[in-house]
Amino acid sequence: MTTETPEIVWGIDGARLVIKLGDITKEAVDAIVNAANQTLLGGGGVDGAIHRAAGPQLLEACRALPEVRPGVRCPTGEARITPGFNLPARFVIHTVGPVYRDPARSAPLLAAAYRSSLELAVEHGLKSIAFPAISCGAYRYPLDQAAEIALRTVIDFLRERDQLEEVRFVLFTPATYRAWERALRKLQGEAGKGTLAPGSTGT
Ligand code: AR6
Repeated sequence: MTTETPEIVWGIDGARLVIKLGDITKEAVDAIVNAANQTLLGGGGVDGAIHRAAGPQLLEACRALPEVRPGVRCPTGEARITPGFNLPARFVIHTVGPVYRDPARSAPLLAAAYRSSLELAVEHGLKSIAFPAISCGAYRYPLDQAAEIALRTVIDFLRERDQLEEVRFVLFTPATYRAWERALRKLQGEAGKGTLAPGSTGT
């Protein structure tokens, strides 16, 4: 059934950017990203789904990560890595997006969550990574704004660094998928006019 989900693929400097509808716990990539909270001790939404699918060892691995201050293993905008245990993905990269407040305060933190996850993947020599729509559930980030930040951050990263082969957005709801599709069309339009990430292509 889920094999019929629509999929958008865009090539960026030799890497593939994929946008699809689906359940991220099913993705056989090097790493899936978890939209976690600062405790890294599990929660609802995609976090709960990832912990259920990975099995109880994931919680133990998270608990073993050091706290940076009481109750905080991963501050907002940062990322941490664990094995994937029973998941098809080899690793889980846990990041924490912002609870949405306003664009000025929230956008830099959301971009940082994507960017830290990408950097951690590269540090570990990973080639493929799948993201959910970080902050778009319990943390209430407006979908169109989140989509544009997510895509701009990933596209800029793929243009700057050439280690990653594939970045997937695995979106759980049709509304989220459509927001990512709209944002991609907008950014592709800008790229066509030569204004997307000016200078980063080296041309
Ligand atoms: N695969 C892909 N995406 C999913 C899945 C799945 N299996 N399940 C849900 N989503 P949320 P947040 C989507 O609330 O807003 C947790 O309790 C969902 O439709 O999971 O960053 C954490 O512990 C939405 O588009 O994360 C934190 O306390 C997106 O994942 C808090 O929620 C993110 O929704 C984090 O809130």
